[in-house]
Amino acid sequence: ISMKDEILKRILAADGEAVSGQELADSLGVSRTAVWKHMQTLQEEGYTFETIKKKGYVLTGVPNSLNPTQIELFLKTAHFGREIHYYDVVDSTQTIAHKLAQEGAPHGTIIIGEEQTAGRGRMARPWESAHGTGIWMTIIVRPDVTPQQASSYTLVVAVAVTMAIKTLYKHVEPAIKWPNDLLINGKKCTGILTEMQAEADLVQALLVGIGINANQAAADFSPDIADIATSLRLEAGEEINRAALVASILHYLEQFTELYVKEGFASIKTLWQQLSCTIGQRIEVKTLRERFEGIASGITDDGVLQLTQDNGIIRTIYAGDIKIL
Ligand code: BTX
Repeated sequence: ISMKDEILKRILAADGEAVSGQELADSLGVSRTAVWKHMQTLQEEGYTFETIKKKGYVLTGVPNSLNPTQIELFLKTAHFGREIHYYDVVDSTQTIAHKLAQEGAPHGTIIIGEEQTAGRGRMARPWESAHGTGIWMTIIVRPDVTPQQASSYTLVVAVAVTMAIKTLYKHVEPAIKWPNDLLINGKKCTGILTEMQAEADLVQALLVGIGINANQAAADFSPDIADIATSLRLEAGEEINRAALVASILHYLEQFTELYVKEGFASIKTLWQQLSCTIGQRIEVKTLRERFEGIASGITDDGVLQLTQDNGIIRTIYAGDIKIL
């Protein structure tokens, strides 16, 4: 880690408190002038500081960039995010991930685009991915599980993203809507799309697409989704440090993935239930061919949703879209 990054780390760690230039210089064994020069470079990279007389520097803004150096600054993982493919504009990070996975990209490789021109959700639905506003990322995961078991992995991802958001933004309350959305105050801020490369009994790779609305203003959403979408900035009332959030997501996802491979979804189920806004609610389920209504009464150890209909019949829902009524 460079001197400049070390200075940045200390200022970030101060969490809004002033850090004195003299103390930085003393503790790092460099001159005040050297510290000042590194501060200049950081400002050129897009960091902004306020200088408080006799106290020092306070961080007031971070660059709006997800370039790998920004992410690595916050990264605590062993594998996740240790190989980063970063692009300005892509069609879809999923498409790039499929290709890289086939070419043997290691477990934990991530693909990030500042903008997607053909971002997609489930069933080829479009996913709005405007430039520089969100986190549009795919993680290549190679877990030792069967294709059947892998179907619950989306729920694990939802838990990891929720934990990361809650940790960094204490006043924001994201809730998981089965199977793949995070809502804040009833509006969608995150979507997850898990695709798979597999042979009969063997998962080669999961391509875990995560789309998070981070810094959009309300007017940035197209009329199509203006009523149903929100961003973390709108909910938290502050600019979102996307690089820090990416690193935190990778941290939680690495931890939960290990648990999930060893002990299955059952080991994360309780946490999922606590973080979900689905269980106990009256919902409408639409599958490819059918429509049901009833109470979302539980989730199985395999991540399958149970719906209790008004006539008492319990249905198990493997895939579909739900609406909370
Ligand atoms: P989904 O099929 O559950 O949701 C798609 C629906 O969400 C759309 O039909 C639209 O109504 C709504 N929507 C579209 N864009 C947004 C948005 N930015 N915010 C809120 N709502 C929106 C969800 O699919 C899975 C999305 C995964 C996106 C990631 S981004 C990185 C990776 N690359 C890629 O192409 N997809 C994934």
